[in-house]
Amino acid sequence: MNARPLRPRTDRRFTLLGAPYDGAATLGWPGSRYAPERIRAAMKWILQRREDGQVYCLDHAALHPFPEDLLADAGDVRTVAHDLEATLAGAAEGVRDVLAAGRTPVLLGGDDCLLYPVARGLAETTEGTVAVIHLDAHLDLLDHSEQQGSHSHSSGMRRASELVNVDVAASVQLASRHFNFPSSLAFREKAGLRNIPAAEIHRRGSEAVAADVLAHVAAADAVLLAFDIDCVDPAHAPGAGAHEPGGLTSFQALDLVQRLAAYTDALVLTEVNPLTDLNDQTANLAAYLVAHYVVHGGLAGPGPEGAGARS
Ligand SMILES: [Mn+2]
Repeated sequence: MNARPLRPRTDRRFTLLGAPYDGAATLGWPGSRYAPERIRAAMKWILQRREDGQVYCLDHAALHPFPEDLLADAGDVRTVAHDLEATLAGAAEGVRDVLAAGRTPVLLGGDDCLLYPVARGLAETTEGTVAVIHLDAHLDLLDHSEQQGSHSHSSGMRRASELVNVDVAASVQLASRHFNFPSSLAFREKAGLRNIPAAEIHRRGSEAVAADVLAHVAAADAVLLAFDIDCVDPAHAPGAGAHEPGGLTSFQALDLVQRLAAYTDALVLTEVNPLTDLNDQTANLAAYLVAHYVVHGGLAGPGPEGAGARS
């Protein structure tokens, strides 16, 4: 049965890392290297609303704790523009350092090749197994191709699934849609990797899906929340590396993050692309996703029923 009880983490602190690297965007639009800078700028709008270590959360009509050190910014990890392997190593090292300091990493990509080093950093510091909750329009299960190699924005989940203590059968992919490689279906079926497509989230609603996801990942000892911004519909998040209609609304994405945050041990947020964005609309959404992740994943408790909620 479950290796750990499904209990929210309610007393912890987060460290923000940037990874301004889009050298593995291959078939998508490049530009996510500029995302950490734009998301940090958008964060300032949110952070200036703190008073006396609290923020007024209008969604829940509650005051939530947001002390100064809830989210520290450790700057950017070591990225090397011409060297993918060195960049992956630098990102994994950054994640390990944050975890070793007893804090929870929030890494801002960069393209989605960065899912892998964050999974690796978490897996290498976890005694036991790691599950991945992967929100993405795509499956990112490509093994290898001539154009994309083995470590592109299309292979992060495949590479993560090869890590020795990543529990693929306890992992789940959310918000996928349209068409993908038949070989990716074959991999999913063989590995037992669950998939909840965007259409199912639209039908069932984010609350029911979040409860389902939490029950599924409870078999693992630690959980990575991997969020490719293209899980959100391009109407709500135009600043992405690819546009796939039929995606989540910004509300659904925020609601899922609020409900999942307290049960996860790291966040990687990728593919925000300031070069295709409109007036920082997507960077702003990303900043709110991070803010809700740290507020509901840290001290306030998860979702509308958060332990720290007070009217
Ligand atoms: Mn994607």
